[in-house]
Amino acid sequence: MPTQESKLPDNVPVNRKTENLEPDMEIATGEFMTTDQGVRINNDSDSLKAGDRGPTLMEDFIFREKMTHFDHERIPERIVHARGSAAHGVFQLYTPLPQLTKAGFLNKAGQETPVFVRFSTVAGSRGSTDLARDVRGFAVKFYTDEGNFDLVGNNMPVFFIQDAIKFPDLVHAVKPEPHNEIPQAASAHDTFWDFISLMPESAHMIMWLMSDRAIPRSLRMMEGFGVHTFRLVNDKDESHFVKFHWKPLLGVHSVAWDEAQVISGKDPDFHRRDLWEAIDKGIFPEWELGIQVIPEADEHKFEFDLLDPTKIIPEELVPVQRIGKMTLNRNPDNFFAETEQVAFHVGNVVPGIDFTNDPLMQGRLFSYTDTQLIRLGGPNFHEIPINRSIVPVHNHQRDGFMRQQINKGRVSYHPNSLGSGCPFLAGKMQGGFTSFTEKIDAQKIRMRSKSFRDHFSQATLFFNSQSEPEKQHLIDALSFELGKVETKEIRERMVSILSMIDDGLAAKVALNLGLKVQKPETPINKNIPADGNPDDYEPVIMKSSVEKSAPLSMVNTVKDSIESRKIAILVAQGVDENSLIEMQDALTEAGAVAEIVAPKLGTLSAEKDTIVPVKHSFLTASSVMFDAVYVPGGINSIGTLMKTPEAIYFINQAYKHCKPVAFDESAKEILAKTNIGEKDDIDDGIIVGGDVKSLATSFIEAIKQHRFWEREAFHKNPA
Ligand code: HDE
Repeated sequence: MPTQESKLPDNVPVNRKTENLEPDMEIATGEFMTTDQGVRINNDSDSLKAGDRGPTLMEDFIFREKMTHFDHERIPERIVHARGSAAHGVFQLYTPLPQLTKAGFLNKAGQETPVFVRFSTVAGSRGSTDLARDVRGFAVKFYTDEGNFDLVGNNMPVFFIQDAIKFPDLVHAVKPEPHNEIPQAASAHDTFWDFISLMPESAHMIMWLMSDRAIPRSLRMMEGFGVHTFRLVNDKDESHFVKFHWKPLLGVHSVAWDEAQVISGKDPDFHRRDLWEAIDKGIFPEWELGIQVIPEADEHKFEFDLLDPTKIIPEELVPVQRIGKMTLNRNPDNFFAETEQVAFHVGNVVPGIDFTNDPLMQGRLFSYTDTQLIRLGGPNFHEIPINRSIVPVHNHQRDGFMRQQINKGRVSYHPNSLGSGCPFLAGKMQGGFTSFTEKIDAQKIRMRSKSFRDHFSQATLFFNSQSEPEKQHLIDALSFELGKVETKEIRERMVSILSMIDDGLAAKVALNLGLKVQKPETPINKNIPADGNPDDYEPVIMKSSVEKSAPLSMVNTVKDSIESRKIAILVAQGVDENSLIEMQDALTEAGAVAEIVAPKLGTLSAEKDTIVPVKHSFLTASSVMFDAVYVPGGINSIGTLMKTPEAIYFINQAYKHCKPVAFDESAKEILAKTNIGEKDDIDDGIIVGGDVKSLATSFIEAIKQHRFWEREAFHKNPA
């Protein structure tokens, strides 16, 4: 029997290299097909029948086994974050942090820790579109030498609610409505906005959700946030508060909402495919891990409560220190075994990392194990290969559904003498986990802290920090979402909430909805107990001391590379090979992926008879799948494209979505056929003519900018 361990990639943690892991490799190594009992199969095409044309026999164990297994292939999808895509990788530490934490993986410069990362949308089902307007999950499992640490975050740094007890309500409200299961993967419906309009604490998160952050260009171009304030604890048992950030090295970029909706039809797997292809091509996605550190003594120094998950700590107040880099370098081998069966848990921490009393986090500490019990079918889900730690597990947990480990001997209790006291308890010096000894002396109450009552100051901070086009997108998104709400009172309540954030914002949304703004004297808050005194819950109206925060706007993101950007090159028979090949080479050299789109698949001949392979036809590709478009020269090619409506539409759509579009000098003629037109003052990001070398240089500079959103303001084109 060949050993399969040797064939697995190096960064698969050792104790996950089990024999059953690699069916494809088994097939590739020429093994016989067998039943699950190991019996070799002679015929996998016909069931056992009584006679030539007779009924199938019950005794056909090969048929029964195959069909029974198939009938049980599905497990319940996650109640939230069902739609996900994942990858393996490695985290490498830059700076040891002994002063902050005793966590081993944060203490040795250059140390590499294997990781598995799952990105997800929240509301949609497992098969829903990647481009839904939604929060993205960003869950990282670190397989450290001291056990697994899961950083189960999102691509937005705050959350809708302040207490976990409201989570089922939030999720029920956003999921498809229960009577007709409509709409899928969308928050644009009555129940969601009904709930939100009665919960002013969600105001800040709503700003993020209605911003372009909710429609990322790529999973590789999103930030990640731990959301809650955590603790780091050093070997002297000193604690610091910490917020975790993931900063993508490719910058933070998004698509346009119109584009997102088109992508959902043209390629609902857009993000999944993008992640898979990038890793497959060796363009490994990278993020730096950042921390904001707050000494214990400064806990109450801020105008907001560090335990309130609807608040960020503006980077102007506490800078983000980058402490290491995560690189995703391997696609999963099997979606189900890895991406579907991975079980994250906020409660998976290692010595040196600890929790705080954030009531949202506290509730999560219960929910994640609880949900796996039913989703993965019992208490042994930690034994599924993707969930196993790389360090051995020894304890007295036994039995239960699907137990894999065969525990030997008769001792399954502690203390014991029959097993020589094993396994031993680990003292602090031996890496035993001890909880931070936070002092708590309080009354048991079911109430919200007064320090959690400011709901609007950071919503306003977020809005004020956006560029004009980003503000407009927010207004458009709110107008779209609330426009889909059928109940007028809900729309009115939401406009009132918006007026607490920014008067201009509320006025513009109200105008689009045909409503008048009614600014409430006291903001609506229905999230109070039956006999609670409303005064104790009334939101506090205050201003953030930070008026604008640069990192909150995507305008200020990294724009220094075109690595992995997809560029469409539109060609037809007779294209000028010089303007094609020189541009293609320049783009490829800069790290982009340049692909030929033509009227038909196959190959075509260029002007001087060079054979050009075609990657996409106008039938299979759409401009929304690309970051930029180039039209090379060639009289015949341009002539054909000008007569091809799909080609003109392709350019118009790219123009509408504010993408860079470049035209070779001899392709200029086509401009008149497009919405760009032949104007003297050509728009930013539209590059025309000149020699191919300088055209390529300007085009690359334009692609680095990602989008020219300002174009929307003066050119509402119909595309
Ligand atoms: Fe989750 N969340 N969550 N969540 N969450 C789940 O666990 C929950 C929250 C997040 O790729 C569930 O295994 C509660 C915040 C991610 O497998 C469940 C509350 C943040 C993922 C659950 C929250 C998250 C989940 C569903 C309110 C960002 C996907 C399936 C207190 C910091 C992980 C599962 C993956 C998944 C509960 C709020 C992130 C039900 C009760 C805030 C990325 O346990």
